[in-house]
Amino acid sequence: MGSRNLFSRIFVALAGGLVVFIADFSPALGTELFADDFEDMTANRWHVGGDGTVQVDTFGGSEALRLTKRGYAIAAVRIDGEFAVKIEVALGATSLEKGDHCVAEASADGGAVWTDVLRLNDGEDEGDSWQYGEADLMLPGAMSTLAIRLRSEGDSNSDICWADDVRVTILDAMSP
Ligand SMILES: [Ca+2]
Ligand SMILES: [Ca+2]
Ligand SMILES: [Ca+2]
Repeated sequence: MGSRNLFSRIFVALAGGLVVFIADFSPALGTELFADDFEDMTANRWHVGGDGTVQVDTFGGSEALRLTKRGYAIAAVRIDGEFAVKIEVALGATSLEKGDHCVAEASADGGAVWTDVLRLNDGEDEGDSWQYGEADLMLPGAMSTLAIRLRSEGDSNSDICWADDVRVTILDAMSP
């Protein structure tokens, strides 16, 4: 939490409606570029949409983002520098069937290529327990935008995905 004070964020609404967080920071291993634990009971750092519901609700003893059917939420973090970043997320799932998934993914190229951070399938949807995933991603250059997308890949509103504790940190500074 304290590391949030290491940088200032400017909220910019892009033409596409995305909320972009501009991180202005001293590049150091572990510096937090973005984090959301939904404990403020809002998803106001995310652009939400899709065919389904997306709302904050309680799961596993924590406030989390609840996504059903084909609901999604996207956050964008604009980063001035050439870095490798670590993306961490927790996902939970309720009543998935075969072919349903809960997905957390990231893109450093404007959404052309998405890298899975964590993906849950039928059989990983029991109880109210969290599963944790992480992925490393290289940003292509100065003023890159990292997009993080949470989504439910189901076919009904009873296919429920939960997401929490989204965090992006600097893994490595690639250039001085
Ligand atoms: Ca939470
Ligand atoms: Ca199931
Ligand atoms: Ca289903």
